[in-house]
Amino acid sequence: MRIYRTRTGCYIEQNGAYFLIPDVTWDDLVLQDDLLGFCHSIIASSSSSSPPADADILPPIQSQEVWAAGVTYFRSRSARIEESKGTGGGDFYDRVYHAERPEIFFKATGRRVVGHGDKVRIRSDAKWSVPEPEMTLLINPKGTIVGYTIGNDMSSRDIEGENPLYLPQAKIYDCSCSLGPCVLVSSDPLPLQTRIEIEIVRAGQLHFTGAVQLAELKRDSATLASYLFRDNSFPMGCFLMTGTGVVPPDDFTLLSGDHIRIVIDSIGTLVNVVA
Ligand code: DO4
Ligand code: MG
Repeated sequence: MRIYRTRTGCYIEQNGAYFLIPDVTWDDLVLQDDLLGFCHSIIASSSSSSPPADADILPPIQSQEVWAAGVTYFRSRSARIEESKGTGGGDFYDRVYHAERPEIFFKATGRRVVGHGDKVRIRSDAKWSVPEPEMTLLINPKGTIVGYTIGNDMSSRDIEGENPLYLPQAKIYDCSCSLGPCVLVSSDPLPLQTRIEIEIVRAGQLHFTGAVQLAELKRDSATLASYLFRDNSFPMGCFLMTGTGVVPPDDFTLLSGDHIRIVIDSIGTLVNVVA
């Protein structure tokens, strides 16, 4: 079952039928003690409604913070080593890939997040920008993973490669994070065969395509979530992006007008255009 935040309210979708949840904000939903049970009780007690219009879909976030894990796939480790090789990046990325403690960084507040159909941005002072398609966890205030969405961790590789201390500037800026189109509510981890696929279309032509399976994610979601919650509280819940396993070739940079399409089958499709 999936939940949507829209201009006309919050909806549950199950097997193609949509149910409007009366008088509930997105924060109310995330704060439910038993989100899955709550959704089942709404479906049992209401009749279906017409689906929300695509144009009304909002990013599935209100007061939650967005955090992100990095270097969780071998492909990401290799890309970071490559982008920082001329600037003394050393073996930091290889070390964090193999270390017990993951790399976790702050990514966005709701204000910086865009949703399905919205524009993402590349930094005006960056020359090498990429999307990062990432399976993203919705975690409730108790630290329990209650759902899954699609995330795009927009990143400036030249800024990050120049010095690892520039990571927050490479990662956090207006419209640097896209989430959506919905949250798949589930108490079970996503199957390891789940594929994350990305397509970048430029001037109507397919320019880049890539895919990765969750089986290649080096750390499991529960471990990543438990590190995030160590000595850190999230009274409104939070999102945790789990890292990218797809990195376009080094001569690729995003351009204004590029269409970015990310698919995770059980969740849906997240489409954004570069402003
Ligand atoms: O260490 C830099 C960030 C890496 C990242 O965002 C990723 O692997 O997805
Ligand atoms: Mg990332």
